Amino acid sequence: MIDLRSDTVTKPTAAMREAMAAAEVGDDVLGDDPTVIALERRVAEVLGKEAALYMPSGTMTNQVAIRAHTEPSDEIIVEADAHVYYFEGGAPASLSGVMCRPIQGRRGIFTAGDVRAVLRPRNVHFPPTRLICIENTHNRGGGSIWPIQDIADIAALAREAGLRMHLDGARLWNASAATGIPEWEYAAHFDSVSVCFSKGLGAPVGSALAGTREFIDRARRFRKQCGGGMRQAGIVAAGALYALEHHRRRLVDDHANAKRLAQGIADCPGIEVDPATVETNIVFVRVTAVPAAELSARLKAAGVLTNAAGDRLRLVTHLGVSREQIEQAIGAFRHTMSR
Ligand code: TLP
Repeated sequence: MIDLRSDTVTKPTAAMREAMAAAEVGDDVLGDDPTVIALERRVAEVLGKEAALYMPSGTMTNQVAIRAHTEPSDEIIVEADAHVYYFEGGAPASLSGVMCRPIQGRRGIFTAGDVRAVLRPRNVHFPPTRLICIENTHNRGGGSIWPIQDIADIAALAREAGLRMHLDGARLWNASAATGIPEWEYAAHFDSVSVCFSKGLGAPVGSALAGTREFIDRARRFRKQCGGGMRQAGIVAAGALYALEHHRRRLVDDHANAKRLAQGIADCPGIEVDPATVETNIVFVRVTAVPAAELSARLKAAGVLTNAAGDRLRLVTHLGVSREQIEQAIGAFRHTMSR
């Protein structure tokens, strides 16, 4: 099977498993796990932040960040298709008790002007707005990369309005690999940054939240509340550390594969895909001939796993898919659509 459902499906490589087997461990809730400590230090360094905190998932790092930045009944500004709002089970409401103010972006991207248009004066009638969340790259936007100038403009507006900034950087690695802009340069505009090791980087488990030492101390308490304090987590943290050091530069191969895939199927009848919009490792295909779920089922029968969402299929490239398999997937698409 050629698995294009997500970059979360990657399995640890032999070298990664070796690093995990050899990891020194301790009780991380007691602050004793040397591998977790090493990972957190390295993440903080790569993101140019004072401190970082390892957690089981990107959902937890995002939601702990929202909780640590806000108080119940505060308002947070999110993009309408953002993972924190669209895909995290309503957690901002249940875990933080905040109101979400969605802005409809263009491929997930909005501008300082869009933010300015929804800001209200401080007034007893309105929930206090506290936080702006940005997702880079943007998943439902098709792996789109935020122009750094838009981020800088929004950060300037946030400072002026007394708002905090959070980055869902689950795929920040992909943005940096594609643009050459280092992660710390994006991160500099944010009070907190969430990154994932279990997507394009290929580690089995985990994400990290980075920010000031004070913010991370506060986040540690909310991580514990969520049951996210892990004990000998060094075993999985070693996989993340390995991925961070060895799998960032290769992401450009996934991007080239995604582009090739989009180009290879662009002229198939019954689907619409614009290869020019493929910036990183995610390809969205609009299916016009049959329901998307039906095409997904037919592709599965032809050995290609995809993710159907509404009238679209999502195809994601990652280290478990070779160029040869991309050519095979193109063949499966062309064959299926010609029938
Ligand atoms: N995204 C998953 C699904 O949940 C949709 C995927 O297959 O792409 N931020 C972003 C931008 C994400 O895409 C994801 C996962 C997360 C956060 C959450 O990460 P996890 O799955 O570790 O909770």
